[in-house]
Amino acid sequence: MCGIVGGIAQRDLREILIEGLRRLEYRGYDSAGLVLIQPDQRLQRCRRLGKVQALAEAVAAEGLSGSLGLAHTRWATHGAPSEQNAHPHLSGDQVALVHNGIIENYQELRSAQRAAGHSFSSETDTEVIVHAIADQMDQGHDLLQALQGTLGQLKGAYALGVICQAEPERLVAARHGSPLVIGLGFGEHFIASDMAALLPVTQRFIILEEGDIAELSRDGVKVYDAELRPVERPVHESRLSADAVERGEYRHFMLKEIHEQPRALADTLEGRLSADCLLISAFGYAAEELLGRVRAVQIVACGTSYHAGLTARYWIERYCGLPCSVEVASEFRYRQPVVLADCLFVSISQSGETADTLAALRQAKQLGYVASLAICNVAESALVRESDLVLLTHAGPEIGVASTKAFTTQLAALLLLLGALGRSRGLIGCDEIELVAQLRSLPGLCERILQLDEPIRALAEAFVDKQHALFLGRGSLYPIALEGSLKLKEISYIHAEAYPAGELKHGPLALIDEDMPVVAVAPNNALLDKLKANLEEVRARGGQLYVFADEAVCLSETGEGYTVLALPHSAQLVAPIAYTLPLQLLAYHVAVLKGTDVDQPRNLAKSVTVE
Ligand code: HGA
Repeated sequence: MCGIVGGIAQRDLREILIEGLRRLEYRGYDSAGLVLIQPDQRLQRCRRLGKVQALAEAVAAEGLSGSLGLAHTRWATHGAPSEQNAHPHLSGDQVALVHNGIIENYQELRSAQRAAGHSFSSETDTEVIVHAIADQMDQGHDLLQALQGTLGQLKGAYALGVICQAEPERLVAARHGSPLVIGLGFGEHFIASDMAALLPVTQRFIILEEGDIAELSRDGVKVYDAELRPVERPVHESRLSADAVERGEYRHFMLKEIHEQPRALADTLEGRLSADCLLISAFGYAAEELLGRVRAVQIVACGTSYHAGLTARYWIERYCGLPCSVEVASEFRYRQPVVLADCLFVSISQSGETADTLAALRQAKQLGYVASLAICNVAESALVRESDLVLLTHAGPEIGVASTKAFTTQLAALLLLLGALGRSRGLIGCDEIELVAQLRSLPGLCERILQLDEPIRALAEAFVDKQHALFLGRGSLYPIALEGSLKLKEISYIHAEAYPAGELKHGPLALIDEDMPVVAVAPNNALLDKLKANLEEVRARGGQLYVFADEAVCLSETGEGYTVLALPHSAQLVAPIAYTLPLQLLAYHVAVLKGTDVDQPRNLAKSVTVE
């Protein structure tokens, strides 16, 4: 999604803003732009369709410099990706603005502004904001008052940064529905939609809250509420270092993040397990009491996080005996769900800023759930701040758009939730000691699976010229098949579908031929024989099978049309996590062989902060 960086300093900001945009590239974007107030007080803007590198070259060639400025990466929602629609947007040569989010009433505002004599140079919803601010200034308001006066006219979601030629000592910003942080320096201050953008210049941040307006000068930062009353906001010290978001020796962030999973899982479990039990207070101080009351679970998430939720449903119903529903957030938020008594609302999101998931949480709070729990990778996110209970996945920054370590750490967190829910009523057919032992085995198990990188790369060659692929799994491995197919389609653009293997004969079997590779995940569990029978149905119709199977499983039928890759044995509960890794590697190697943009696949964005 879009990224914002801005700042006011004594030094030239050009390179700092460009570096900030580079650090936001992972979020996905189609164009980039920058505006600086030049030493002669003119606003000078430069925009480019495509990569930040193209913008960097253009601003260097045009010699832009200045110590007050704004920069933006745009992921189009209104108006095609183009230089004309890229931010910053200007009103005349007076006011410049960058915006993340969507203005829902922009058409109405646009008509009124057109009638009042404004001409529009873009098709975006954003441009109405900058003209509205300019109008307010024409009526005699200063920049801060003009911003506040304008916000009252807007419906929708925004994070905004604004500067104007008339006030070269001030940058103003506002947040409503889209994230925005302030980075605090010495004699210089910054704004950004994500802390990662500012890590080279500061580790100290103020996280703006809903409705906040901020005013930055070289001397300091003031934060106001929507009525421009001063408010106090705490300063957070980020634990992230600037190089936490660097690729190191790896060719892509995605590959780095796949290989970081043993560490990310160990970090996620650290402090949450004692020798033989879970530390439930890791969910929040009221967790033991609140989770003890839970009689049902509703999970809401999007994309990969939704697949984590689907896996957890198998666990929670099987081992806790609690009814568990899972739904994508964009559907949940517009339904009138029936809430079961003492139901826990669980939201899952890597960024904690996913617009649909956040809206679903806000809706859930009106509906009488016993408590809300966020499983999230970003401590400072809105989802975390607005939930009663929180379990952070300590995956570290995830830059590749296609989620990897965020997913497996979400699954580990959901296993911790399973144990916490089972504490008061007892787990069925498993005990906490066993769960803890399986969790502890995870980092080592994942290390061993990642050693299969080379055979998986070799296997990927069979997929490069294919148009379609099918993924199969059963039970708690079915959502892993879904996740594997999502990875493949996201980064290799091969059309991939996943089915519960038993569902094949009800339709998709018709698709099977030698051009349709079929990938299956086959741990050694109670459904293995059923799965094998389903795989035979594929082979009998000439399908090409690629099976990731437990080393102890004898898939004696190997041979023509049957490629088996043996995985080290994984215990029942953690098998969905273990079997995710080869599917991530498969998708990665297919994409590399196809030459796609692995870390920033076309049309996709990392943290989806618009609806
Ligand atoms: N609506 C604006 C900004 C889009 C955005 O925030 N994307 O993440 C536009 O289309 O330019």
